[in-house]
Amino acid sequence: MSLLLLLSWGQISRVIPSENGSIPTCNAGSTPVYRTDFENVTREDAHRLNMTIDNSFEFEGDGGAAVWMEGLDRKTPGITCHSGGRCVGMELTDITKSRRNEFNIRDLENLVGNELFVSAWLYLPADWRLHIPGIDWNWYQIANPYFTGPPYLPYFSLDIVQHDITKGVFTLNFDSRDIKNNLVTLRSTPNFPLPRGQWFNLQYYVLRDATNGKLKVWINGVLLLDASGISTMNPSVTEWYTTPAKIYYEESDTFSPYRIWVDDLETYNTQPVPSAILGFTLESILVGVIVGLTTLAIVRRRRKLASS
Ligand SMILES: [Ca+2]
Repeated sequence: MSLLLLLSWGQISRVIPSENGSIPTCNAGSTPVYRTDFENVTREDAHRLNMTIDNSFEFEGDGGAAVWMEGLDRKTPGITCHSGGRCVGMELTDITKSRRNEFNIRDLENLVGNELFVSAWLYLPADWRLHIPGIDWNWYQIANPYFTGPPYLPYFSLDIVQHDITKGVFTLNFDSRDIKNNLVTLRSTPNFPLPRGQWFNLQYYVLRDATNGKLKVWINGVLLLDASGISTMNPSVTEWYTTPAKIYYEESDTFSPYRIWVDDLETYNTQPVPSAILGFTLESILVGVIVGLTTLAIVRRRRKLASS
């Protein structure tokens, strides 16, 4: 009986654990609006996938960038998709023609409304780096959690800087552009060990609002940004998009190849609720133990009184 009470109390008093905790996917009670492991996805044309929702790959010039279905169009040596046999490959082939290759999920106003949570698995090659000989820094946009239709403001970019090619650490800049194109770096995280040569999980949550928007960003389940009261919406533009994977380099960097792979994409219209098991906190377990022991003592006392 006490064990039953303990367990039921644990369920009742369940609270959402720290967001620095486990990766909040695969949760009971949270259903993605859209999910794909890309196993049945094909290329519709050079700029789109046949993935049942509106998407596009934007380049600055054809012949400078490409997208393919890994495992179907190509089999890149050393690349194993995160799930199954297929994932999305993106690359720049000629930086003089395009320094940009971005994977956009479009039509979010109809897909999720004004709240968006995205989980995607990304892979950067083990020798991936940013340094340009002759200057001491370079920058790269790896994702844009939100941006709007024309005039493309406001938007947010997850920017990466590598100050020293000999060190495997990067500075993550969480850069916001408001409706007037003012740049605000919401947070700068130095010495970040950006995973290379292995799959990593990028997640973000966006609440779309002209003045009271929210944005959270996680990498491998670690909450790196938790911003609120920011402008994430242009009130005069209905369309909004998200870019879960992007290649966007300083054009004088001629290091090749610039590639990124994407797998297991999920979109939700709210932040997923952590699972019941992960939802047990030390506090709720402690309260459950106290309630259980108290109940046991009362039962024993009653039995003792009844038998006396
Ligand atoms: Ca897959």
